[in-house]
Amino acid sequence: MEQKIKSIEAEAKTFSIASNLELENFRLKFLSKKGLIPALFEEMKQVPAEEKKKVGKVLNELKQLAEAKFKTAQLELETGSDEITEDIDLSLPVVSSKLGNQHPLSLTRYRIIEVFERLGFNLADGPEIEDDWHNFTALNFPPNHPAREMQDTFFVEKNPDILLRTHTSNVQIRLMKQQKPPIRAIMPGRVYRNEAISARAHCFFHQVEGLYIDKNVGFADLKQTLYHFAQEMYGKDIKIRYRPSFFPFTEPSAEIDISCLICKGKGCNICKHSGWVEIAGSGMVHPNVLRNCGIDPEEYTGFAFGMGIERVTQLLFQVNDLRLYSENDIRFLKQFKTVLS
Ligand code: 2NL
Repeated sequence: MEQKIKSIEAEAKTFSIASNLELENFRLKFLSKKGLIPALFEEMKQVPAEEKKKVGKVLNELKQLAEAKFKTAQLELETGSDEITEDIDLSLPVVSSKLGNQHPLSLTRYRIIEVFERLGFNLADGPEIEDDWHNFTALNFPPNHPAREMQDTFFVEKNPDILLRTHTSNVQIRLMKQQKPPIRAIMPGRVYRNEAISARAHCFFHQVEGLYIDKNVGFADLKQTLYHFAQEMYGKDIKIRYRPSFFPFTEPSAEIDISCLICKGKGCNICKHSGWVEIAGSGMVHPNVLRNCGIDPEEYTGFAFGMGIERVTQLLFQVNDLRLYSENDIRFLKQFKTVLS
């Protein structure tokens, strides 16, 4: 019996109590009703009378030791001793929860908007489902222009008058009809073209168009505005050139190239070894367009431009397949740093 008490005492002494769970385990094992110590008191009944005093003393000592150890540990855990008793390290940084990414096209759109807002341009938007007049006729497209045909435009429910807008110019038309000059606004938005999907073409993409109408607005204003934009977007060293072009809604018209960012003008695959890449179309608003919107072209002039957000993004981040923008592959999307705007 005495031997047994000694061995349980040794066990109680080495039992480590570092948490509330271990404290409870200690209580259950040694002190609770079904624990080892009450069991020993039960066994005392069988101890011969002449040994009872001696054994009882050793057993009482064990009980006191176990109770004292329990109380001390309990107090330490409650008040928090200077030792770290739990397995939780409170100094570790919090594991941050995963937030979504901003889409690269959104990042570029915000950047474009910021540049033009600083120049005093307002933001405007309008419907993606449009009628023929706002999308084509008002913009000086002749009645049988190829852009109106089935292969280029999505018509809604086979109605030749209702279509998905092919550019954001419809917003400019609405703005000019609504508001007297001066007008200075940009229109970002989604546009649709009936094209086979490939690395270079998609059936929808995103545009930012801009419009500035006032007295005495000239081609020099257009040139300097877009030069400033290119510098803000791609850095002060960027070079820009204007190539004569044609659009039904502008006269004269110019396509805008910037020096290739990849090879710095030396020639590479992106710029097809020319050193230049196309970034936007532009021109002086055609007098017919102004007249169609109730603005007198003898009194007011203006310039307009349009650029593809996908194109601007491609040149910022070297994305070479248009399909990546709409596939929502997380491996693609998470490469773009989120800036809250
Ligand atoms: C391109 C070319 C352009 C415009 C868009 C415009 C709008 C009105 C009147 C005149 Cl209401 N012009 N917009 C002008 C020139 C070019 O876009 O290649 N875009 C991706």
